[in-house]
Amino acid sequence: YMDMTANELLCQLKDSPISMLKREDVVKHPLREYIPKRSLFENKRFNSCAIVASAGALKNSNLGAIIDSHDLVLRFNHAPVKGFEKDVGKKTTIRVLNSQVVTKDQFKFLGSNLYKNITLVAWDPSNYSTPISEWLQKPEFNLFPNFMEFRKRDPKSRFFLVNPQSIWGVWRFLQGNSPSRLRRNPPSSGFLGLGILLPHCSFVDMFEYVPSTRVTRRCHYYDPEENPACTFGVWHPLAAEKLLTYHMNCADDRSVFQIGFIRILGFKSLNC
Ligand code: NCC
Repeated sequence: YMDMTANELLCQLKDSPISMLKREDVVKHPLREYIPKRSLFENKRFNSCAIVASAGALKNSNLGAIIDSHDLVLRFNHAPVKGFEKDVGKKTTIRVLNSQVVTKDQFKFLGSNLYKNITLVAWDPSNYSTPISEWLQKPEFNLFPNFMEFRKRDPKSRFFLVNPQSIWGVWRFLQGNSPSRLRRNPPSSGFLGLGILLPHCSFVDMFEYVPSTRVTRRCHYYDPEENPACTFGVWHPLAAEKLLTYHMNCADDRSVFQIGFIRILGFKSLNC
């Protein structure tokens, strides 16, 4: 796979895009009428996009201003901004949430201001070849009640669900371009976030996804817990994701390892 250029890899990824669940994907389930009729970004195009990985290495990075200078900023799960602006910025356009964050009481999904007035995309792992109809009956964490409640309270909200089958399309892309065998666990929110943005941005800068020289045992910038598995992976194929995205990166080594971001060209900037 090392023979493939960044451009060839991205063109391949373009053919297995992350897609949002549509009404027509959902039959005989109350969820159906709560799915937004509009598409994720409609026809909006962004020039510069930033993805803020929640890594501990963002602490004391001073990257806030450069992150906020992007047209769109994507964050994950319950990663806070308040009190961390200097390092992670204060702008949030979109959050990618795993289904634990939507369902577990500790995250107060329906009450928290963290999830208001932005675009939300939630995903839940399905088994590899499970049809959507089965996943709807038996998601890993039952995110549907809170999804419907959120959309009911604010019918204008932009809250989307990832089509779980498209997650496995991206997994196959990862496996097809990795030298080792991956377990059949879905990619992390980080890699899904990249897949979600690439069709809409001229380029995507991912901050502290590929670890810089600030790399630390700390899991998150917002939490003192130490756990190197957060950066290199246990359940998610994180190391494979990061090696491959580094391979697709077009920023110079100083940007990647000193400043702390990789740059991936958006699909519309490619010649496929
Ligand atoms: O930790 P998490 O991930 O919320 O981080 C979001 C994304 O940032 C990148 N990251 C994070 C930490 C780190 N040291 N290096 C990184 O590169 C990863 O790309 C990651 O995807 C998830 O992917 O949704 C995940 O969510 C957490 C957890 O559920 C939520 O934070 C809510 O508490 C998972 N941890 C556990 O379930 C214990 C994590 O495995 C994946």
